Amino acid sequence: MRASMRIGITTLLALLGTMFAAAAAWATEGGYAVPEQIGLMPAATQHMQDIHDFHNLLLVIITLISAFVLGLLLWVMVRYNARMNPKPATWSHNTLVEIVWTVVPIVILVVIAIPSFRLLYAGEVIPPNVDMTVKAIGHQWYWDYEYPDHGGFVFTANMLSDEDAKKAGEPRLLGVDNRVVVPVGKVIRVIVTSADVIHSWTIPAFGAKIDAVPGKLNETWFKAEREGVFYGQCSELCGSRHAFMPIAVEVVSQDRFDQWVAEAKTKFAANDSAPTALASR
Ligand SMILES: [Cu+2]
Repeated sequence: MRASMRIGITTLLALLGTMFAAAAAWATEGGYAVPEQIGLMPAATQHMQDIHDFHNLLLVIITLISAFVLGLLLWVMVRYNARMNPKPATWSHNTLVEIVWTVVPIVILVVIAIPSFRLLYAGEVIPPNVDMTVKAIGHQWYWDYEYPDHGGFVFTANMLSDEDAKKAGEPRLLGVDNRVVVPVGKVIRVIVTSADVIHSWTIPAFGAKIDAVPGKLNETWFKAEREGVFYGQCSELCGSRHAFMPIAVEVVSQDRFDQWVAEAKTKFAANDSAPTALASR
């Protein structure tokens, strides 16, 4: 029993060590996955941090259960093998043990379920103090964005070609020509819909993901805690160029945001290609 416990604890420590090393390695990375990454992307919102914590809690629970089962297996193999027990016992059933192995998993599942539902609720329900709204409209195969609180200007975000991405120093298949720009520390509501088939708008570092369904308005929200550029990709199979309609959100200071809005109003003033632009005039 001692030996098996030691093995279990060693496994747990090794796993925790890997997790912390991994967290430290990507903590400074940008808002996209990097080669050889094994953990989640670093969180840029409290919501995503809560998802990280939940993920780590699950890892610990799963590791403890695995270590326990491994210990039991080793114990049974050593203590109750045929060589050690030439004459086997004949009893079967043990009511207490059977109740325990039913009740304990239920308790574990409840412990997992409570924070899980709390997280789902937090991601689903828009906080009452929304600072601004951005509308994202999925198309085959690009995104349109509308800023209804800032005059309703509309622009299209297309993926940069490999060549342009390299020139701009943008990550391949993630960089876009026009980023969504939002102020830091503000509650942003994202209204999401589609003009053709189902797409999905997501930014992993924000813990935000919501389907873009034609004829339906879905909404999600995020509150970015730090400045930077955060990337996501359409997450609903939507056709041949599904992999080539990335999402890039740039989080900036309020001053920089106001400046950008002023520029964007002029820059995108002539953009009336999207049907939603007509509605907002
Ligand atoms: Cu799509």
